[in-house]
Amino acid sequence: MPDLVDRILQGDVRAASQLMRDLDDQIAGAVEELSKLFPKTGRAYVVGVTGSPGTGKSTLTDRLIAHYRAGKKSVGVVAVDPTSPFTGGAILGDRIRMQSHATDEGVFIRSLATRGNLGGLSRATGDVIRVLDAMGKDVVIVETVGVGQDEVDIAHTAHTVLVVLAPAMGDDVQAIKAGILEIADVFVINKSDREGADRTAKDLRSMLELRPKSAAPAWEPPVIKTVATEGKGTQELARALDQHRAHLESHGEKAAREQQRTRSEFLGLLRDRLLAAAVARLQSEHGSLDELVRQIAERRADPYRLADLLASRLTPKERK
Ligand SMILES: Nc1nc2c(ncn2[C@@H]2O[C@H](COP(=O)(O)OP(=O)(O)OP(=O)(O)O)[C@@H](O)[C@H]2O)c(=O)[nH]1
Ligand SMILES: [Mg+2]
Repeated sequence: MPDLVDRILQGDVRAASQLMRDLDDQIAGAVEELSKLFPKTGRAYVVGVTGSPGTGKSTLTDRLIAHYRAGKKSVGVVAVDPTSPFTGGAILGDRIRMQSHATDEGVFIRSLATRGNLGGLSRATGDVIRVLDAMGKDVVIVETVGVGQDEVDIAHTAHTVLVVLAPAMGDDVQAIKAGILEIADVFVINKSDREGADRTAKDLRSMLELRPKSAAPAWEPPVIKTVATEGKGTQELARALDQHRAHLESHGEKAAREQQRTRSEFLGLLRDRLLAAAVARLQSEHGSLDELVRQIAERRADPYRLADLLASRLTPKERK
């Protein structure tokens, strides 16, 4: 039987699932498999889909899957901390479509519940994206609920960030958080079958106008209205994604993003590994971490000196 890496490179779903599981469980050797895959990655186009809970991210993602599949593109999906889960490419309750994607070899869906794990959201997500990329998926869609740090992480992970909003109730333009304006490449006002969609779109556009303009050639995030449950607006959305991708490629921004993304991933990896090694070292020298923390809290140990001491072992020696 060919080895795991070869099978993944050939797009083998079971091999890919196994590696993802092994990575999750931190099985010895799993990371080595990932590093063997690494040189073969970097081809997939990664789209981040974020927005408040229940705005329709999964339903929209499902529409995008169908769109890309119709164009014979293979698709990977990572749903991070889903509250309304995917089941084989569609939303629970949408049985006919669910079955159609579930048996589609060109679609691979993986849910991740990573909140609270050491190492956090970004690395686990990055690992899964990498495996999907190595499998040859043309497009990888990453769905995250837009809260806190995840928003920033997604901006560092995806080539194109899609922010999904639903029509605002009442007069709360503030519902559009400032941070989201910075990370969005494309806006969707989903649930446009509901009242207030035009106003939300208008409010959003005027907020975008007020933004300080960056240096040319700047990308102006389009605002697209959709009704994901009916598939309305999917074509426009897909076109906007294509345009953003083309924009990235034609202005050298793709390389810049890749650099930024690689940087943040690499630093994250270093942080994880170094922290784990440092904690192991501390424990071997001082007993349990909890005990050490207690000593620090009681002012019996010096956190600065301990941290500096550990770090000094890594500091390059000064050349004479
Ligand atoms: N009226 C209307 N309902 C929609 C639309 N799109 C999605 N919904 C419904 O809104 C609910 C939430 O949709 P999801 O796609 O699960 O939303 P989500 O953003 O993925 O939700 P979380 O992952 O839980 O944050 C479901 O009941 C959908 O059927 C739409 O365009 N119009
Ligand atoms: Mg969802």
